[in-house]
Amino acid sequence: MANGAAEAAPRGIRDEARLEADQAVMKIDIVTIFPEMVGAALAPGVIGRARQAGVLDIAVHDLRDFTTDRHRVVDDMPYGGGPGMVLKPEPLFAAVETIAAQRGRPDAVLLMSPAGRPLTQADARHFAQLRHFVVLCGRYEGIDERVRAHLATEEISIGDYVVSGGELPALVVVDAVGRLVPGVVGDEQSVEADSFTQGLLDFPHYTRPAEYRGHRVPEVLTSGHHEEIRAWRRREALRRTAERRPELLASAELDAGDRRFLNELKIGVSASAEATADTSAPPKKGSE
Ligand code: 4FV
Repeated sequence: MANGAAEAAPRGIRDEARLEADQAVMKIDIVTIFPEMVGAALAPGVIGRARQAGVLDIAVHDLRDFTTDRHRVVDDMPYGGGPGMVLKPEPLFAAVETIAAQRGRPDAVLLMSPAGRPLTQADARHFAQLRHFVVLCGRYEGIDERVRAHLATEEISIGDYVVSGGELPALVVVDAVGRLVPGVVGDEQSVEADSFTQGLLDFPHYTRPAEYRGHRVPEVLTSGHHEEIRAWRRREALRRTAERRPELLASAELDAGDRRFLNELKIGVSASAEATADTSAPPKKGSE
């Protein structure tokens, strides 16, 4: 609805229109004791541009703003003793409740922690469908368990290692999800072609020069034969996945040609990528 019309429309309709527009934009709220760190990382690149363009509405909140004491204390000693400090429940509950009151009730509250479910591309696609979610960033030894049990709706890990805070994990989630939101990445195709989108690792990428330090770009890629290029890329994605992450093949979308090629790999009759790169041996038809 064009602005002029919206402004002329009775107040109710205007609010409706604005609410609709608002709801179209994905809202993400990040709660952290280092808002400047998170803000800085969200400024450049596709996510930064999407925020400028109003395609993503990302708000960064300082957890200390939700404390009630003059020292803005967010952590305390662990019950039962032991090293380090634990983030208190009150500021985190207050933060999420304030966000819900000001920006609408979130569809999900993500707690970033090593004890969470490992983040996958499927998760990223799921979160990209949501209208609004909050991400809680831990620090110190961790967050009071009552936050996980009674405030968070998802506990997500970016990997089996420990980092010093939840900010980097939160940024990984926001980037992986944000780039899947329509209009964020200019060329949707590049998102479609992502690794893991079809459950496989990505195929090798090359750019100019065609020869570098004696290493030539695989001829098929400079052949102009788009079907042969597609087939070569499919084979290399299958080969890499079989070599590096064979467990992914079980959930990958494979067709009969893929399965035949994988069998060849298993029985070792298919030439390796390098071989096809340097020798002038013509690449095989399709993925066959
Ligand atoms: C982490 C991860 C992670 C644990 C203690 C922050 C740290 C500190 N979060 N995936 N791996 N968090 O290591 O999500 O508070």
